[in-house]
Amino acid sequence: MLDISLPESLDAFWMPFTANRQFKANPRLMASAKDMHYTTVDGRQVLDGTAGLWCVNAGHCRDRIVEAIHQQAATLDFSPTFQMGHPGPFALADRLAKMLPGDLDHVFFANSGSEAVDTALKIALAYHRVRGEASRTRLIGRERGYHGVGFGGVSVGGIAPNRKFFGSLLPGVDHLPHTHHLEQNAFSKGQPTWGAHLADELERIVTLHDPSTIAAVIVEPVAGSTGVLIPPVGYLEKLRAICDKYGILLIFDEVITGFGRLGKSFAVEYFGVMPDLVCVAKGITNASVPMGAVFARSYLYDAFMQGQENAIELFHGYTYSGHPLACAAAMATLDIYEEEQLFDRAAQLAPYWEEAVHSLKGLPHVIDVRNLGLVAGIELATIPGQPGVRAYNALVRCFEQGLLIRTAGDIIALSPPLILEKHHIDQMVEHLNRVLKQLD
Ligand code: PXG
Ligand code: PLP
Repeated sequence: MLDISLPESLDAFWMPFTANRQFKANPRLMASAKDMHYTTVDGRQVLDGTAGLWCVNAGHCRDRIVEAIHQQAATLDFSPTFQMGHPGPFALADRLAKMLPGDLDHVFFANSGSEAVDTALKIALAYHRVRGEASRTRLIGRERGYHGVGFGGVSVGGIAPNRKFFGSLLPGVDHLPHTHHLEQNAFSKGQPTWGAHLADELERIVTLHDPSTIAAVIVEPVAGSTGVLIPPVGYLEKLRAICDKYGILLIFDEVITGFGRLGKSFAVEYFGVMPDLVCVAKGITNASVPMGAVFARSYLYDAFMQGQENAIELFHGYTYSGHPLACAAAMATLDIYEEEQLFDRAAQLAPYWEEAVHSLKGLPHVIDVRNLGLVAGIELATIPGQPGVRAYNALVRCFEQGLLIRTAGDIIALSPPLILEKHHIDQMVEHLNRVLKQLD
């Protein structure tokens, strides 16, 4: 049995993205998890409405993944992948390449979404350089974008509190406008119809700096962490067309949308828009062992595979790129996704999900409900002068009453494991219905 006893003090752990003092005064601690539920340290069951943090797509503590990690740890705990290797990452990359649409055929491994983003940005910059276009150094992100917490990801990210404490960040970064406009799109089901023209701003930025200076554009196909922003119909297609026109690489950050969240393997497939690089993490291992990855199209990889064969082509990598435990966990995760057809399952449940979450329209404080695949955002009116407080109160009440939700500002985000049943959806909506009526 694992020892889950608590230390005398919770003080030493400096918690990430958390109001430490508030949390430690009234902690929410999990002891175990199975499938759709967590069990708290005081023995209460909590329905997981967020798949952990958008990542446990196959549900918790799946035997097959547990067994794969166990076996791998006992057989080959670690082997570097710098100038040597082990079969794990080769087998996993080969399998992922076959799963991915088009010529997204090469995989660079990292250990998190943040590392995947930094890797993709560096590959984009280096790609232009190895092709003799070293002037392409500018990167373009988007307002309200979240691309993790590395300096690269924060620089292209568009969430002010994540940026403002950390100095000047990367130079030469611009931001597209975000696509969230309640006055046009409130209560849209699926993709909103208004807003494709917001991609035209890319033309303006490109013209301002000259195309010869721009390396890449990075966006989340569906922005998750900033509160579920669904791309307007035609928007991603426009970004792709403008990037093509000017020789700019398009990077999709699929850390949340990857591995079935939208009811397809990746957003690339869901939207039918082909980026040049794709970042993933989270669902790649069902969050059981940390792993991130970047998928690159063939011509990108090939551009590096020139020159002397004994020369290192990309001066980049992590000690744990392709870690044996992560590779074993990812292979077992892909087995489950495949055997249980979980991406199709998400697609089949999506209409029921849509109706269920939109039934919250009309409840107190609800100013928008939006959804795609098995994601939903429920936006609450902000208490004047107290941003985030109302949604946080909803989170606390939901947790106390047996449902885990995630909040961003005053937006409730739902992203359940893809194994859920209709009765779990009903339960989530019942919880929210009750809690919304209890809120000030
Ligand atoms: N890109 C995207 C699109 C993400 O959603 C990252 C990069 C960074 O991944 P790592 O593994 O470095 O955390 C993410 C992570 C939230 C929340 O509140 C979302 C994330 C992380 C923490 C909180 O929704 N997404
Ligand atoms: N810092 C030091 C002193 C190191 O030696 C290394 C790796 O060897 C790193 C940071 C980077 O660690 P990682 O490869 O796990 O990202």
